Amino acid sequence: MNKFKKLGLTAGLSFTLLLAACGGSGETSSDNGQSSNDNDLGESLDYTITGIEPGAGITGQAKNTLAEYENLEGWELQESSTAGMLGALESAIKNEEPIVILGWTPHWMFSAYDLKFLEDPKGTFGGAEDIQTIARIGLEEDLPEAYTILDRFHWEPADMESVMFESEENDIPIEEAAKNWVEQNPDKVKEWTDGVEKVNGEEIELVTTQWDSELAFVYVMEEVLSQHGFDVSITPVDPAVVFQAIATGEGDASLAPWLPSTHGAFYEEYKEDIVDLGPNLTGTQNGFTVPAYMDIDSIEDLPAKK
Ligand code: PBE
Repeated sequence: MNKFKKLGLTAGLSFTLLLAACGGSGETSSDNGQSSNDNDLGESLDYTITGIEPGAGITGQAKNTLAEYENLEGWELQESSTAGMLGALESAIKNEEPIVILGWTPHWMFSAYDLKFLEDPKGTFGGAEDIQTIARIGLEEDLPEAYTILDRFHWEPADMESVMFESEENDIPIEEAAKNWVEQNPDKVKEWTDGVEKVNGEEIELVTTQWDSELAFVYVMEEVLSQHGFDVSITPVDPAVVFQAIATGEGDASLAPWLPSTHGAFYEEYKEDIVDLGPNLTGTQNGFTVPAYMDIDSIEDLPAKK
């Protein structure tokens, strides 16, 4: 467990660093982003994609994208934190400046701002994906009630978005918004829990990544399992550690893997040592994302560095 705590702490630290890093990023663009000239666009973007944490699956996809598209030779990915990236996005939008970020959906960024994914003709971001539930080997025997609920759990992008949106709009923690969602959706919850016996304080450890999108899942599950008598703990770590923790049995289950592309490398590495309970949500997407006012539609429209 200690290992987890340390990793969680690292994530928290990098978050702060990223915020600090983002303070300067607004200075890089000095023109208004309306330029019709390719060269100007490249220069005002400083040939840089504004990214998130180094450990994210989307960071690996973005690096691969820079390698695969000829027009992106010499472009850079600026790794930071999700909060830092969203801060840079907000300030770019305020000034109608161009910016290219790493976006994903479902996430509240698409309801908070008018954004578009850039088309990805080479498919380096993997197209539409699923979020999957994984469990440690032996969980089914050890905690059959929890296993059944985890196995049945699935919801729609709109459900998850409503949790994130409520949290953003009303400025309440995701955890509280997730509890409200459980209260307001008894029929959906019943589909997962129907006929499952309540337990008496048995412990279960859910491992997650720390993005708002994944926290919405894990807090909903925490509430549902708690109502069923479980003593739930939640450990946020990097994606690689999610898989490692489930494979070693240090964690019981996770609702956070994005597959087959985003976390595909980790899945391949650990698939023999985990139980795959299948998709809990379908229809996610990752990609280079820009404000809708930008005059480009495809990754191939990004100007080559001269
Ligand atoms: N994300 C959100 C995560 C998975 C979900 C796209 C930032 C990642 O890239 O690992």
